[in-house]
Amino acid sequence: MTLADGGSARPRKPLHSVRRRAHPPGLGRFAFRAARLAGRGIMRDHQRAPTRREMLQMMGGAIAAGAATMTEAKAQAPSIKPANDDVFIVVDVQVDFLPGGALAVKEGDQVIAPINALAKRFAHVVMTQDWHTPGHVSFASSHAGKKPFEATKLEYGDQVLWPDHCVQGTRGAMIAEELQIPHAQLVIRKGYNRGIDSYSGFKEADRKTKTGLEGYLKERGFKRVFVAGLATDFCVAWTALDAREAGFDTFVIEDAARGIDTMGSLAAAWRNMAGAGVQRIMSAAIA
Ligand code: VGL
Ligand code: ZN
Repeated sequence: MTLADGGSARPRKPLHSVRRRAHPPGLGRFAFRAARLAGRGIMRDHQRAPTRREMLQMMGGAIAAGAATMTEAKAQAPSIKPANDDVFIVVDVQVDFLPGGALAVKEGDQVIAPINALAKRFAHVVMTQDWHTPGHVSFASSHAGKKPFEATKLEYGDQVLWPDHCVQGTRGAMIAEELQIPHAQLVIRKGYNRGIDSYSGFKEADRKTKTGLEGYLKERGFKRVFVAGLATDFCVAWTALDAREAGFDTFVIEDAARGIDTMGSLAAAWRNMAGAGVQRIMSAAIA
């Protein structure tokens, strides 16, 4: 079991209700990340019992539909009508994050159908693309004695180390060809500085270096940002948090995203996003 799932007891509280943690929700993202990384044994998907969320997913559509009423995702009826000052950001739907990829996200392929459907509703879509150099600092293979999913300290702070993934120009870095968004207007690449990771589409992990996305979106006059893709607890969450910080009304579309969920990262990400005022919705909320 992970930090996040609380065991197999049936949920009595709302499924995604905020649970008491060692670190209060007001903690900054650096502190949260440090706390999350501090000295924890890292568990991989195959080493743990399913989370409550995964249990529900396994129980199938009917039960999952019932469970939807238990989540914090609010709108059940379509209530959001995308307008000209709304933009949909599709995060890192790339071959390496899909089943069979170098850093496969469980059920990662299941975001494709909802994202394709959502993209049709938005006049304006941008995508992000994880785009690392060979030998990138976020790769475990770049650190002697380190294994993927372990953490290390870098100049800019704590860094989870990953399998080599999304290397520039490789097939794994390609945006999934099943994604059908011909009208996407921009693909913003990130993580291309060898010594700095970037989960966020806006700001790199040193929290200083900018990608240019904020300037682009503001110059285009967008007011609301809708985020989906992979992975919920890393690039989706950080992109949404930075969108919020940049002053956009920000929504994450839960059923059009999937998480990696290492060391309780998925629950922590949702908690952090809620604390920052990021709104959590289901794609059914979008008309
Ligand atoms: C991501 C880990 C490393 C993501 C990218 O897209 O969420 N996660 N690089
Ligand atoms: Zn990456």
